[in-house]
Amino acid sequence: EGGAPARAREAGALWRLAAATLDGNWEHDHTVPSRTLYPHQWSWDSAFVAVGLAHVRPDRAWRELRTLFAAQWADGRVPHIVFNPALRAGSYFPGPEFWDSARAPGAPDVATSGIVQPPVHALAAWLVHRRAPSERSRAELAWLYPRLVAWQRYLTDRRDVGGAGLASIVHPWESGLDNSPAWDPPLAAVPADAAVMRAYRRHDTAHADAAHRPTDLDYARYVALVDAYRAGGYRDDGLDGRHPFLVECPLLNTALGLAEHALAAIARETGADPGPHRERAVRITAALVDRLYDPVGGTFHPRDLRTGRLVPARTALGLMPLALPGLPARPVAALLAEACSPRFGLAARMDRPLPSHDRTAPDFEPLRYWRGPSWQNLNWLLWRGLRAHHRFDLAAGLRDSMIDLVATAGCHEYFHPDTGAGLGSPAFGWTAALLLDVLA
Ligand code: 9YW
Repeated sequence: EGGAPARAREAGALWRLAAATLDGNWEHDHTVPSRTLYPHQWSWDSAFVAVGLAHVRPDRAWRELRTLFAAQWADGRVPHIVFNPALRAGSYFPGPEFWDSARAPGAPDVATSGIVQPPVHALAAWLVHRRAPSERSRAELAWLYPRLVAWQRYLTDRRDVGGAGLASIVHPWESGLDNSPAWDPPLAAVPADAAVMRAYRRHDTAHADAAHRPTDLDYARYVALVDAYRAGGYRDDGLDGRHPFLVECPLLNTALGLAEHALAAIARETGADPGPHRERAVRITAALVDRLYDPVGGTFHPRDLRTGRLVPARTALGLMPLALPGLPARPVAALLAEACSPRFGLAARMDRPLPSHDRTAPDFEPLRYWRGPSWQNLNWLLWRGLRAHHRFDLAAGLRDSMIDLVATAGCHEYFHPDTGAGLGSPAFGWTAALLLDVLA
């Protein structure tokens, strides 16, 4: 009960903890998500990390994005992992030997994975610049701009398998929410045998509690999907006829729309034409509502292109379109109701953290990764959405909850959605980075 000065002291201590966490994860020219679990560079982690670095070490924020985009493929894709060549073989599964990017047409010199993650990078670049605009930051934006545009065009042109203006994912890992219940039905249709995992050594279960991680059968299917995509040289033409997992994800496509808004701002700042980006943002938002919104249930769902149907699970993925400033009033109202319902428990004063999955669902698992625990990147995206739609009361409640999580448990990878206990790896990059952003 120390009142305002105690809170300010606490905020100062949290700020220093988060800044020190980012310093500890800095690796020469990029940030590792976690020293214990993820020793390479991950795509959307780097974007979130850059948002946080902007507040403490802006030079590193730009360096982070440059290193990632130096590994961009000729077709514009930004790989979900850029492997650190200095690490010994076998230090992460699936590693560079497994992805074998060197044999794929258009891959960069450095070893990478062949799949992607949500395109939150244009938003990150814009936020880094806006934090402290300078000649340097304008030059960085000018360097990034054509690369960010090529990244968008990869997703909107080559990945529009459904033909409706949305990008499809070819692997659950591309969503960033690896084992979300949203992927259970489309993944169950992928032929696989858990026994194939005997040929591999998983590192995640050696460093983290296996009960928190995806199962071996999940992993066998993940491997089968990469095998199929790699066998086609990671090409995207004809995916519809040959690839066993094709899904339009609400989060990835929300990021796609947010990126066009950010590119419009970047274009304005660097002397390019913002108009086409604004038009694309409007089109992506309309396609999201048209394709992924269920007006009866009042939330967004992934669409499985193999069945043509929406996946019924109500996960936190479905709340993410709220981040789009142009989302029409009806879905906005529906998502606010969904977020404030007992499923997610959003409130101006939250009594528990926001879960990654509907806490009333029978397959809600409070300890298992993306099937229940609270994650700061989802919290942050929703927090931005609440502010974009002028729900400052709810935004403040969510922000308090985000701060409480780290104040109580530290910069963990994810948190128990009832108790707030820290789970997964400690000293996790985006947890630290996004805390800095909400504290700033
Ligand atoms: C894995 C690095 C990555 C995140 C993903 C998360 C996890 C890798 O870690 O994937 O081994 O499962 O699901 O979103 O980018 O933090």
